[in-house]
Amino acid sequence: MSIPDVHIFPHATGAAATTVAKHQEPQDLIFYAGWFCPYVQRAWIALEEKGIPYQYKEVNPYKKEAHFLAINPKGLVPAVEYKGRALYESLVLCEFFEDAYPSTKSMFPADPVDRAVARIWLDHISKTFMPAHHKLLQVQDPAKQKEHLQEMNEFLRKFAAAVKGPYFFGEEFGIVDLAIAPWIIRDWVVQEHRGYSRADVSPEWKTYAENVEKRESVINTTSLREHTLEIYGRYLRDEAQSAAARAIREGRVIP
Ligand SMILES: N[C@@H](CCC(=O)N[C@@H](CS)C(=O)NCC(=O)O)C(=O)O
Repeated sequence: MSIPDVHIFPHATGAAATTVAKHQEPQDLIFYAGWFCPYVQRAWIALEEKGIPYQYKEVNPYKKEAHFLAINPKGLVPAVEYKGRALYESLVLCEFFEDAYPSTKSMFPADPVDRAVARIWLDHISKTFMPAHHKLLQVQDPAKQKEHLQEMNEFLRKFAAAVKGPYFFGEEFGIVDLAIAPWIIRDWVVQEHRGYSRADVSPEWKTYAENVEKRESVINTTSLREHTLEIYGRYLRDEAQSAAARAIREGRVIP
C-alpha cells in the first residue's frame, strides 16, 4: 500500500505553472523539483534571480522511483543534474549555482564578513526555525503547540532585528532571504491553523515578510493555495509520512 503523501497534485499551478512552461527546453542544468516543496522553492528562486538557463522536471519524491533515486539517493527534491552529474540539498545547490555560473548575479553579499554572517543565519534557519516550525505543524497538544509557536516567534523576532531592510542585507535580495521566503509565502497555514500572526512576532518581521512575498522570483515560483493545503493537512493532523515528518515524530534531526 502506498503512503498517503504519494497522492499529491501532479503539477505546479498559478504563477509557478507559467514559470515551469518557460523552462521545458533541454539545458545543461536539469532541475528536479516538486511544485509544493519549500526547499525546492529556495533553489528555484535562486535560479530565477540569477537568470540561469534550466530545464524544470516535476518529480513526486514520495514515489521513490529508481530514476530519481539514481540522482538523489536520499530521494528528496530539489536535485539537479548538471552536464550529466547529480547534486542535491537546497542550500548546497544555491552555493553550486554561484560557483558554476560566476557571471550571474550573486546571491551572497560581497563582503567576506557578511558572507559568513549569511551562513550563520542559514545555519540558524536550519537548526532553530525549521524544527520549531515542523513541531508547530505536527504536534497535536494545544499547550505544546503554544510552546513551539513561541519558540518560532522568538527566532523570527531575532531574525527580523538583524534585517537591514528591505531585505536581509539591505537593498539586494539574497541567500538569507531566499532561504526563508518559502516559509513566509506559506505562513497562511500556521496563521489559519496554529494562531500565528506576523504582527505578533514584531512590526519589523511583518514589514520584512511583506517585502519578501512581493519579490517577483518568489511570486513566480509559488503555486495556488488549494492544493498546498491538501499537503499541509497531513502535517496538521500529524499523518504525514515524509522523511521530515517522521524525523520530527521520532525526535531526529530533519534530513
Ligand atoms: N534538506 C533537504 C530537504 C528536502 C526535502 O525534505 N524535500 C521534501 C519535499 S518538501 C521531499 O523530497 N520529501 C520526500 C520524502 O520525504 O520522502 C533540502 O534542503 O533540500
